[in-house]
Amino acid sequence: MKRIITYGTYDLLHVGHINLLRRARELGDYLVVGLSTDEFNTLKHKTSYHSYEDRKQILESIRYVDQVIPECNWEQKIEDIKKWKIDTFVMGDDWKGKFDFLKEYCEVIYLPRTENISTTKIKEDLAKRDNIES
Ligand code: C2G
Repeated sequence: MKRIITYGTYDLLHVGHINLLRRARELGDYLVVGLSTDEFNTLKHKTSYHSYEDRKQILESIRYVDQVIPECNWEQKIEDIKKWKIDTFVMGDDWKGKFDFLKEYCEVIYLPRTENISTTKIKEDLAKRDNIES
């Protein structure tokens, strides 16, 4: 039973998120997602549209996701890996190298990001559309 973990905000869910979750899940048998809390998002200088509870419910409905845990800070990953008996840590390659310190605890894999989509792009495109229509 190979156990995978990944972390993120997962706001305004899009195919980039789904591609990451699917590929992460396909690396093993069980996928845990550390979902950034609203408070941690503030630390990441992010404000999500959906609340943590809504983002959690949305993630739990995805076939690739087996368990969602709160991501409250930058420091919890080693503890999470031990607590949830994780074999592999996965992130999109915008994070390449940033989590190599986890290699003494589990496998670390960075996957190519999906091009031309992001939560920021969605917000910007919608704002542009509003301007044109107003
Ligand atoms: N992602 C992707 N392709 C995109 C957009 C996002 O592969 N076009 C991946 C990111 O690389 C990340 C995951 O989807 O692995 C979630 O993205 P975000 O919700 O933006 O997560 P982020 O803010 O990067 O938080 O401790 C780690 C942080 O919580 C990561």
